[in-house]
Amino acid sequence: MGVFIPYLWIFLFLGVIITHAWTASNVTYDHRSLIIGGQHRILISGSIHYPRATPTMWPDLIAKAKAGGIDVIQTYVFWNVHEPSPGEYHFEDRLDLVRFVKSVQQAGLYVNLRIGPYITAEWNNGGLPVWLRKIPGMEFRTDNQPFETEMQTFVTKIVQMMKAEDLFSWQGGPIILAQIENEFGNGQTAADTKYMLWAAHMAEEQNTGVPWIMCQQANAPDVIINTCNGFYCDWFKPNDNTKPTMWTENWTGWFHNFGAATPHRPVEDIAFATARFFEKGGSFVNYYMYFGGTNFGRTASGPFLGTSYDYDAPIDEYGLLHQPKWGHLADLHSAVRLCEPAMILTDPVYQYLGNNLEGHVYEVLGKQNQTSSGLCCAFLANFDNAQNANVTFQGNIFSLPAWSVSILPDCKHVAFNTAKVSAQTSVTAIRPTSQPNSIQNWESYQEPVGLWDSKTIFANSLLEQINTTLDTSDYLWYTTSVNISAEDLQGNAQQQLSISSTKYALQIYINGDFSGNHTLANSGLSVDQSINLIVGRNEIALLSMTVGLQDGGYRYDMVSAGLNGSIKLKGLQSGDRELSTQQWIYQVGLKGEALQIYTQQGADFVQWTSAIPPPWTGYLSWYKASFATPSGSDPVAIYFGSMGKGQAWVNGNSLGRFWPSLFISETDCSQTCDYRGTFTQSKCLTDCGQQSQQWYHVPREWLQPNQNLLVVFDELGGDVSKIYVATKTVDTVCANVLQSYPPSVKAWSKFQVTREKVLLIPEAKLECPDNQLISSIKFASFGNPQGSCQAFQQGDCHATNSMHLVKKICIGKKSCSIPVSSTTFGLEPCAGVSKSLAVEAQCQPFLSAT
Ligand SMILES: *[C@@H]1O[C@H](CO)[C@@H](O)[C@H](O)[C@H]1NC(C)=O
Ligand SMILES: *[C@@H]1O[C@H](CO)[C@@H](O)[C@H](O)[C@H]1NC(C)=O
Ligand SMILES: *[C@@H]1O[C@H](CO)[C@@H](O)[C@H](O)[C@H]1NC(C)=O
Ligand SMILES: *[C@@H]1O[C@H](CO)[C@@H](O)[C@H](O)[C@H]1NC(C)=O
Ligand SMILES: *[C@@H]1O[C@H](CO)[C@@H](O)[C@H](O)[C@H]1NC(C)=O
Ligand SMILES: *[C@@H]1O[C@H](CO)[C@@H](O)[C@H](O)[C@H]1NC(C)=O
Ligand SMILES: *[C@@H]1O[C@H](CO)[C@@H](O)[C@H](O)[C@H]1NC(C)=O
Ligand SMILES: CC(=O)N[C@H]1CO[C@H](CO)[C@@H](O)[C@@H]1O
Repeated sequence: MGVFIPYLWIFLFLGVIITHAWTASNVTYDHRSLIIGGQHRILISGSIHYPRATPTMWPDLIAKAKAGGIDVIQTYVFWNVHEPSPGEYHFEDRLDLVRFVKSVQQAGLYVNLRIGPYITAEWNNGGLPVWLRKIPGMEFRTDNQPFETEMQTFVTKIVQMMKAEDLFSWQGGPIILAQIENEFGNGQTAADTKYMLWAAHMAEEQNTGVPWIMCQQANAPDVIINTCNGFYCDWFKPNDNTKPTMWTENWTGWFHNFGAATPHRPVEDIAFATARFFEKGGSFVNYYMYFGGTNFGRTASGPFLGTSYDYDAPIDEYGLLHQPKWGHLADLHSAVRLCEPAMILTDPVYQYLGNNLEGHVYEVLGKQNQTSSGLCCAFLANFDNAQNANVTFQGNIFSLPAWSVSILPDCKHVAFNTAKVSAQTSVTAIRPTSQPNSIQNWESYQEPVGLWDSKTIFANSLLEQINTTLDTSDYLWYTTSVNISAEDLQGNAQQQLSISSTKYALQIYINGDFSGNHTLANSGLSVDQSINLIVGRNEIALLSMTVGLQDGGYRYDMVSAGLNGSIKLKGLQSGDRELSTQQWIYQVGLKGEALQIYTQQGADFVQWTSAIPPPWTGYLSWYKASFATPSGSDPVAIYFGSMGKGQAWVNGNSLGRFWPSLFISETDCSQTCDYRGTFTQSKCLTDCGQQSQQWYHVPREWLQPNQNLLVVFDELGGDVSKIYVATKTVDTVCANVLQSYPPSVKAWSKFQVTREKVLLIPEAKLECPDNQLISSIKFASFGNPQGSCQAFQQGDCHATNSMHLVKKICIGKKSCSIPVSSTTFGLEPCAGVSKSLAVEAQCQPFLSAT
């Protein structure tokens, strides 16, 4: 049907990519896509959140995104860390938004700035400053003057900051798209709708010169593009035909909680969802997250959100490629790229191909566009979750595995199928540094129980915790005293403290001695604790803890934490005694926090003792030590698996909260993870029965060569002598490629040029990270090998020279590719059998001669 189109358009198109960032372009849109400088664009975006990495990591992450076929970097703006108290702004270090946007610009990519400023994002308090709660009459995210005033002030500040630095596209900058609010939905009242319309109008009045989006906002007004968030969005259409179809959050995985199993999303399913979206007319997709990173400090939301925000993303928490996820999506993006010229000119035409089988064809006909006539790209989908199928399309037969999409950039040849992963698998290892006792001179300091200075608060009631601490600390001491007579303690009754509602964790001390610890769920559960009282005055000190604040929910400004309801002393001869209405004295935070004893200067403010305390007796302990930075450039991790619950700092920088003493339930994981069928975040869980997060990322930017100060605060005891410093690296790479797989897109494009059939051979490609070379081949078999990476086994069909040949091609190289065909091996090990090539190789640091 279509006229064969020469390769020229591919090059024309590359020209567009190369020049965009350096020219000022207006951004508009129509039904088909965003239009940048007059050019319709199919755009692939990836989320990287600047505070979840460090500034020196940014360029590398962005470069890896670019190499993975990403056009746009999407980030939220994190109001609560930029403005920790009213009018006090921070834009330095990890908060340097301008530097981040410029890093993206330098890489030649675009930016989608999701200003919010409400953002969810598994970020503490959903990104809204906690001090907003103290403004009289404040109600979050509804028609409320105090909220709207503060929101507008912050949005305006960010927009002005971007304009002042010429960062919007029409100024020659990279920002092509902005977002107001986040997943607001319909709200519950007319006042909520009024707020949404106000937010849209306020955004429009900012005159950013780029389009605004609202995600999950079906009733967004005309001036705003409503977009989709979810695991799948192919069903989605914007609320008006003048708006393009855009997907702002295609979840690549899921976040993890302390005590919960680790989620994974199979790459075959993400690729399927993305391909389905483009198949049905989508023009912009964003991977949430492309790099998840780390919730440093106390930025994780709660309760109990983990410190790692790895998200099972294509780039892992440490900045290493997560393979095959990164590579398979990169292959998908190359295939979509080949289709872009057709996709921007026309809508897809649906074609029935059978039960649970369909195609969508973007074909440019002469009457539509004479110059581009003949451009044709097809997406063929099998959305059955079990049955593979063969389909006939335009006279050719194509095999479609269940739950997969094939992309045919010329409507004739398959360049990519979402279920056929030829990208390599990488296995990472975390290894202790070569010096086994790399951490030296542990010293400890005991945090006082109860009140520790005069800045206390008195009340004859139980205070709500978030309003009292304003989240300057996770910790709030509730202290009071009771007088007990000898008669009260007569008899055999065990005295008990009975608290009707506590959130989220609690430690109970009577007369300075530890009585018990409790970890509670969100809902505010009751606690009954046996205690020992003495005759006379008894000091009761209750340490209530938040573990991250909720990041959303309807009117979540009303959510409370801490102790509430009644606190009864039970088991006294004189009867139960209600304590909640007597005088309580409050202390916000820990003494060690207030003195910042985790910093070099602050550490001198207290007396450390060199003896490590005996096994835990309920004391709240600070520990400090020093360590040397591991050599090389691999990312650094610290093992805290021997510890209880607390926080840790390196050279004054908080690594986040740790809680490895919390075990993950035994039952949530499944043995297998079938990519076929609708994915949910509970489908492919791992790590059941294990401890919660044991390794914590220490960005190299925070380290000096020697004498790095490590400070650990632990509420639940733990063994600091088992803490160690490690590095994370890729040590094994594997490939397993079927002879029948589509060729690499690179080979496919060459085929377009030369039309030589020989180039349509798929390749097994292996690549070690920078500064590493392939040092050995552990397994190689061309035939019908079984199993997966690190567990390959030879089948009954095997080319005997497989190992010899792969070694010859790959050893000593940073990367190699082996065509998967009998021709490569010079022999046909078993005619008529469908064959594959499986290889496992070892990467090792390249030792330069010194
Ligand atoms: C953007 O559009 C405005 C208003 O139409 C126009 O004045 C300006 O020249 C355009 N800028 C670019 C870079 O095309
Ligand atoms: C026809 O296609 C070319 C590129 O292939 C494009 O530049 C031009 O704007 C298109 N014309 C119409 C009317 O869409
Ligand atoms: C598709 O066709 C191939 C080749 O004829 C055949 O081997 C295979 O079994 C078919 N698959 C299905 C699902 O029908
Ligand atoms: C306990 O007794 C002392 C002295 O007898 C008194 O000053 C104090 O107010 C009493 N405290 C309470 C909570 O009743
Ligand atoms: C109290 O702390 C101990 C020691 O870490 C731990 O084993 C136990 O599970 C904790 N109990 C609760 C209820 O959190
Ligand atoms: C926090 O304080 C504000 C203002 O003082 C008050 O309106 C609000 O109800 C308090 N929130 C909670 C959860 O107690
Ligand atoms: C405390 O509990 C009572 C009911 O027991 C509830 O009405 C109130 O809202 C709670 N207060 C806070 C601050 O959570
Ligand atoms: C918009 C959208 O697709 N939302 C879905 C995202 O995924 C969650 C969890 O599977 C669903 O509950 C949402 O409906």
